[in-house]
Amino acid sequence: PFLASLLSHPTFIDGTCWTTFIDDTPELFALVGGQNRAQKLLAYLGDLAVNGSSIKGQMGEPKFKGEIIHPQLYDDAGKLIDVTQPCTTGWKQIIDREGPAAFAKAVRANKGCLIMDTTWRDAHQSLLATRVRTVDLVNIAKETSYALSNAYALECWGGATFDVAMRFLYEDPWDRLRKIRKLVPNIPFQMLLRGANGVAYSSLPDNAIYHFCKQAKKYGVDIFRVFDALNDVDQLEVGIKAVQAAGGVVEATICYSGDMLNPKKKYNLEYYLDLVDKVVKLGTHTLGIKDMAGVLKPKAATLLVGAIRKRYPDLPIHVHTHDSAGTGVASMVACAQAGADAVDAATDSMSGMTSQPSLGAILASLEGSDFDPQLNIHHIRAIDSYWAQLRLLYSPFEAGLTGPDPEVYEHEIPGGQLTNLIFQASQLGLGQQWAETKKAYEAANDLLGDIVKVTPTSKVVGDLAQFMVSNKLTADDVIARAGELDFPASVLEFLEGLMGQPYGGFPEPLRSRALRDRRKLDKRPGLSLEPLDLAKIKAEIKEKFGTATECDVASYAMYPKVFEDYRKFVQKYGDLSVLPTRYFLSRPEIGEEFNVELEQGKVLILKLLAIGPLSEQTGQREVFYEVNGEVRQVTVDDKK
Ligand code: BTN
Ligand code: 3PY
Ligand code: ZN
Repeated sequence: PFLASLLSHPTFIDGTCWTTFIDDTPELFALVGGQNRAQKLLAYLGDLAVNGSSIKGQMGEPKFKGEIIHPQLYDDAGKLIDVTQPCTTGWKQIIDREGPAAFAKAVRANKGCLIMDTTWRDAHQSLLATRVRTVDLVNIAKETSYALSNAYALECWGGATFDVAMRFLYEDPWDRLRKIRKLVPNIPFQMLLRGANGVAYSSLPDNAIYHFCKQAKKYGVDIFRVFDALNDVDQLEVGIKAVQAAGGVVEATICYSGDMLNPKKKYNLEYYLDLVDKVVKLGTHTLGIKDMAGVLKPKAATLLVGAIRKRYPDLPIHVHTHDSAGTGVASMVACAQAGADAVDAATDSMSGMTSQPSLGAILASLEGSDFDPQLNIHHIRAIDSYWAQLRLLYSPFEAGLTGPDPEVYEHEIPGGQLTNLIFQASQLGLGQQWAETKKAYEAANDLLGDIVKVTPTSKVVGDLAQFMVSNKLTADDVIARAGELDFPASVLEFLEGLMGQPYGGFPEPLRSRALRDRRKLDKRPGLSLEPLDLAKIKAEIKEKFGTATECDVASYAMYPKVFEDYRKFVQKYGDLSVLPTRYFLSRPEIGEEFNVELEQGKVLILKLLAIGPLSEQTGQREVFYEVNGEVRQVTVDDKK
């Protein structure tokens, strides 16, 4: 069967890249034993039918369980566009044909302000705890290739998606990348890279970052937004060099924090311009400005973008924000007017609040101006009708946000984290608890020296804030008792220097007191880490699970335990990424029929027939499913 599946695989047939083909095509192995796959799938469906969803963070059932209606796109002459094949024109052609530098030049030469759509990454990371699955991106991918054919990029990978895919969705993030790449060959793909941390939460050996970027480029990432959570240039440099070596477009990024217009605040225009000088020296194709908390007000945006534009007339500027305070559209319009080449937006029904500002609102605001992004508004709306349904399908992961939070200018909590903290507080009854948490976050940030806050340093501040609330500690208490308090691990790691060096140094005497006899790093952590033995890792994965690709090695390097748990899960239940989300999150009604396409042309028609009684002896139940007309049963432990 292995040979048969090899010989019939499309990539094998068309003869492309066959030298590493077996190595890079894990699905070959999944094709072995199709019967077995159906039984594994039933094990998952049976468990779900008896015990309910085990997906972490899920509250209740999807609000939408119907058939998802697919949008239709029409051309200017009113003719239906055939989306059976993806669109092939877009900005990616320039990257592929002429390389990153030519792309940067073309972007600068473009008259309007381009849009990067974040719907496939940051929007759902910020609103739905990163839970959107591959199948739901795949199902709208070809339409998107047309609707956003003139977009600067689709942000679709990196950040938290990597970890969450494996940990909570039981999916391979590389599989996602390969699948969407095939369906969207024309729009550049952008990923978020946490500098020397890769897509993990702390520094890794440099060779792991280089290896990761090489695979990411190879399997479909074009533009790498590289940031460091402390704007530590030594940490940034690792990511920048790794992307350069991989041949990707480097978008070195500065994180915006505080309020540039307030003379009493720590980070001012000189600070940012100095940072820009440094990353330009390292060699970047474009500049990212990352306003992770959504605190870049329009006037500050005008000043910052204007000043960088003046100093670097040829450098493309790309701005990212969150709409937490409700000012996102105004700020992105200000950026466009001040000389930004691209700004970030999310499809309307996945926009606003802790997500990116609304694409439709930005288009309307720029319509008819010199900065018009030149996207087809009818197509954009058609795509949004898909996402409106998806938002309801993923309703179990909503945090219950109800409106903008203007207090973000005080607490500066990044978008994704704000959603998480509101959700946690809402489980405790919101009210007092939430107000206290916000105040404590502000106090914790001050204690730590008013640091730049984004993954992973935002977690440090959040952990310290919760520690203060639950132990009823004031800022003075924390300093006075630092020598005896049992601080959260993330706080100690930060103080030790494992996340890099903060601007202005570490807070004293807090650092020395809290660290006690732990070491104090004053150089980037990667310098004291041994390189990973990647060949050995590959051999070990192969030994444990039978197959190992370079992508597996990269996943393991970022998240060894999460990767192993994911592979064990797949051994037990198979690859669930093909299961429609409605049936991944909740059980069907008795008698409800649905299809699962295991691979092209191989469809299972499934129907839940019955859930049997609880056996007193075994604590188990039989679940009966009809599979392609035959009755099958699976025995499930009743965990309730
Ligand atoms: C995580 O899984 O990332 C941590 C737990 C997050 C729970 C989240 S927060 C918003 C959302 N709504 C839910 O019901 N669960 C999640
Ligand atoms: C991440 O690192 O995941 C982020 O989205 C930071 O903003
Ligand atoms: Zn963001």
